[in-house]
Amino acid sequence: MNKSTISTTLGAAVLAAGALAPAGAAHATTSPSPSAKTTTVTVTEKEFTLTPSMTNLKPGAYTFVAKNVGTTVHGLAISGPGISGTKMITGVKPGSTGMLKAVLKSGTYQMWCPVDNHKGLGMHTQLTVSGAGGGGAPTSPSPTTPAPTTSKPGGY
Ligand SMILES: [Cu+2]
Repeated sequence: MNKSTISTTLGAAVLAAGALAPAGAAHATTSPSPSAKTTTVTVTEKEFTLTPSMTNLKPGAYTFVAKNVGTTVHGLAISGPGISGTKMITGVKPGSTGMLKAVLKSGTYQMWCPVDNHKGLGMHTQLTVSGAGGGGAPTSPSPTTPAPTTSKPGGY
């Protein structure tokens, strides 16, 4: 009598574990929110240039990392669609980095160093934002979609 009770209990435990595993996996797949994705763009700064690692961007959330490889204090400023006024950071010391977060929409953004007259000396650039989510013309109407060539009927 006791033996059969134990084996029944074990069987139930195994079933429960088996039922839990797929549920846990499904939950893990859904938890990372796709809208929370942030792209990091490194902006290398020195006297007197400002060089982003990318200048053609897609709409979305960005973290611009101002990397000062020069010998004087720099900063980073951005203005454009969806940004009220100017977003900026200052006081990025030589050898250090500063972070500037911005959500970009389709359009053209100006980026520059807001310290002293660094912008006038050449520390400025332009970012182009286009693509999915923008409302502009689609960039990839896939040329590979047309019917397959006649070489392999029924080929995959
Ligand atoms: Cu500067």
